[in-house]
Amino acid sequence: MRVGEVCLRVFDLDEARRHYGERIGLIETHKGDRDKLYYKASDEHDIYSLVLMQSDTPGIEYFAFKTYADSDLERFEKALTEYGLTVEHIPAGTYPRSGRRIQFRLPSGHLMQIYAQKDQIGNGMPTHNPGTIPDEGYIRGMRVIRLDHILLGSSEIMRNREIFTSIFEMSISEELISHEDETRIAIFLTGSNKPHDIAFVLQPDGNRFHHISFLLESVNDLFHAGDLIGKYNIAVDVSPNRHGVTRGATIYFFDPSGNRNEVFTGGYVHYPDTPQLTWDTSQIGRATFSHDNMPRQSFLDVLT
Ligand code: M3P
Ligand code: FE
Repeated sequence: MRVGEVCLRVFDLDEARRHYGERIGLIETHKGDRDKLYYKASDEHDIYSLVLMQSDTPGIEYFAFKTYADSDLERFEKALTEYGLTVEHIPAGTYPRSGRRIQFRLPSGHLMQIYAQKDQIGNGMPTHNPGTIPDEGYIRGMRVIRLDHILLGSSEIMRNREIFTSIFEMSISEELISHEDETRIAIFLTGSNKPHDIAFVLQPDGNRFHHISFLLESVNDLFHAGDLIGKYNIAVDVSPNRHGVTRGATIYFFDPSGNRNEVFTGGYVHYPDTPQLTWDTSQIGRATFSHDNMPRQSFLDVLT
């Protein structure tokens, strides 16, 4: 259904709370673990979508896709096992207010989970005659609507491509290939009408984290996020620009532990019959940042 949960490692939980809670404005929805913070964005119903855990190394601990039905888990387990991956069972309740999960390590080195159930606490509005905006203060900071997508790095992205298309039945929306030998440099995958839910970028090492992206409503909100980033001296990677890939308007910045964050808005609707788009590296500036068509080495090299 979607990337429903991402767990990032951070050095310091108080700094992380200031960044993700106060500055970005995510809502802390579950308390109880001493070494973890749980957040959701304003228009998400599930109790949490971002988990931050205290650690000595930044990066991604695991990510989890939500699927429609509990019976999907058996189907995926069978297919993943046949593919050659080892699938573990995580009992219901291991993760707070969540149903059972399956967990496996992808060929890229990333730890992935799938679950079908997590408690819903709503988006601050009732489901009957909901109105259009929640109470004052519910939408704050950078005014994030939802967790949208993640981009992960690895030396092994082609077998992930095969698993996500053949087993999870997701579509490739776009690919960036080498103009010299057509090696896949980046692969964008969608299981919905978003331009991507997850993407993989070719990197020398496995199990790397490139960015987590939060959806905003408008370019006005993107500019407002940029104002907050400047006001609070948040480290910027790329200030407002537009991706060629996905056509989203974007700002990249870093959390206090060096994990890259993105706020973005716009992009196209991906229908099941939308043709796959291909970019090649002769246009890498335009593919990544289409306002100045300028390739940025830091964007390709800096991962946690
Ligand atoms: C995005 C996006 C690359 C492009 C990344 C694009 C790695 O992050 O949100 O569209 O070429
Ligand atoms: Fe992105």
